[in-house]
Amino acid sequence: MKVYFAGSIRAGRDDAAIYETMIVWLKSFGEVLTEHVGSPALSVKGDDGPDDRYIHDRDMAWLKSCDCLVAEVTIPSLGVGYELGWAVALKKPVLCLYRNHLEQPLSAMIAGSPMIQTVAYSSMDEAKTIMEEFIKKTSKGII
Ligand code: 6IA
Repeated sequence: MKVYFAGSIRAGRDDAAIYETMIVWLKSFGEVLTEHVGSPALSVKGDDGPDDRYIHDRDMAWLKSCDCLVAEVTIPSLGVGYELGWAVALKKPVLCLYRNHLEQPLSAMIAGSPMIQTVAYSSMDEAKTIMEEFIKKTSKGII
């Protein structure tokens, strides 16, 4: 099971520790292709990293090869939105997890997509259960 995990990078790293915990959990069910998304060392600027074209092409290759995509979308990110659109077009099973913020509701293009399973969570234990069910259903071909 190859999982593509998506989370905000340039849109802000406030949830990096949450991504990291989710990635560690997902790794108990398979390979996470995008482990760096949870890295505390990855900053918004990352001036010393690879160039943008390289990042785009590498991530698109991973997206095409994955079995499913899990995204944490509480911090709205252009890059994550782009990945979600591609994942839907590529017919990948997609799970979006988010924490409810009344002042900033989730985009209707994500919440309203019939091809995206969107689930609110309020604790990491809850998020882990949701991810486990999604991965198990995906591996059985139910999603
Ligand atoms: O618009 P954002 O930067 O928030 O988009 C985040 C999403 O795009 C993540 O889910 C990643 O899969 C992908 N992405 C964006 N930037 C990078 C990246 N940058 N490395 C890998 N994936 C990325 C390296 C450091 C960078 C700050 C120069």
